Amino acid sequence: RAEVLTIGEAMAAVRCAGPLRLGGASRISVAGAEFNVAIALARLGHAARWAGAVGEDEPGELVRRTLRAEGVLTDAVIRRTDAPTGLLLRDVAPGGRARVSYYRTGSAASALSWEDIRPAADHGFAGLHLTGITPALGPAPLAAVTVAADQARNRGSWVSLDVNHRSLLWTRDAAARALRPLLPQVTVLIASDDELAIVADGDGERDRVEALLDAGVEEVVIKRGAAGASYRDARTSLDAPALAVPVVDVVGAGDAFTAGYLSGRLDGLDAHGRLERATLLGAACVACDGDWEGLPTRDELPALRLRAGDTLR
Ligand code: KDG
Repeated sequence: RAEVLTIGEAMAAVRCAGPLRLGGASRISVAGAEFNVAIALARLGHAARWAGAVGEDEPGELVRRTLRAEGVLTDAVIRRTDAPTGLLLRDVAPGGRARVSYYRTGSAASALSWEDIRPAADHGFAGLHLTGITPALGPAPLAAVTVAADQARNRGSWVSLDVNHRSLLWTRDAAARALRPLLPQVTVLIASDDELAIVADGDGERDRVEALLDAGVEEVVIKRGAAGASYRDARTSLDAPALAVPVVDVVGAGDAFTAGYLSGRLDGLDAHGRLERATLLGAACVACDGDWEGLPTRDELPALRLRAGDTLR
């Protein structure tokens, strides 16, 4: 039985050192929000299962091998012969901005159905982690996560949802239409401050948090990047600063943050402790190149509390 089951798409990710059109050096790795969370949890010693579909191709093998190497449970990973593993290209646009291009239309994960997920769900789990990316992949993945969330709550498990809006995949309106109906099943809602308006109406943050709690959400966790993070529930309101680290690559930091929060929750930490672990993991991710490569093991957690610039000897 896993502590956490997560469902999503993992893609081969090619990271170019400069503008792709100039060619040159690149590095190949794996990306995917739920994949990142599964690895972050496994590194901290939690039993995490990732359910998803890849193609029977080399990128799919890279995804499966990486998950196995990181100790994530992979028995629910489906290999399809009729569709490829998705691909993500990340290069540097003029001005130094990171640019992402997706090649995931028609990918193996875009047809992920509840039938595909059911065996993973039947293994049992304490919590189900979802993001707003999987429902954006198509009608079948949207239905799959909806059924998975319903079943999880019926079986007494908690459900977390990280809004993770990807504007290349869908509009904020389309995301709102798909994600708001999930809220009654969501125990922990995680969003960056600008994503709150996708899932809740209201004049300001306070109203939106109220609306989420009214909809049945028990814990609202707000990511504010370098400005830290906040926690709200019916009784508690907490704010935490971010850890100051040299910024190398911010992609994946939100997933690391989410995994830190969920890990703290699994360990029975209070809201303060959960936010602290969340911001530690976010900082660890930001300080290294890659979505998940810089994430700590449990043994390495205390060292992360060192201030930026300190040397570990
Ligand atoms: O959160 C990091 C993700 O953006 C990245 O790993 C790829 O899942 C991904 C996506 O859909 O953008």
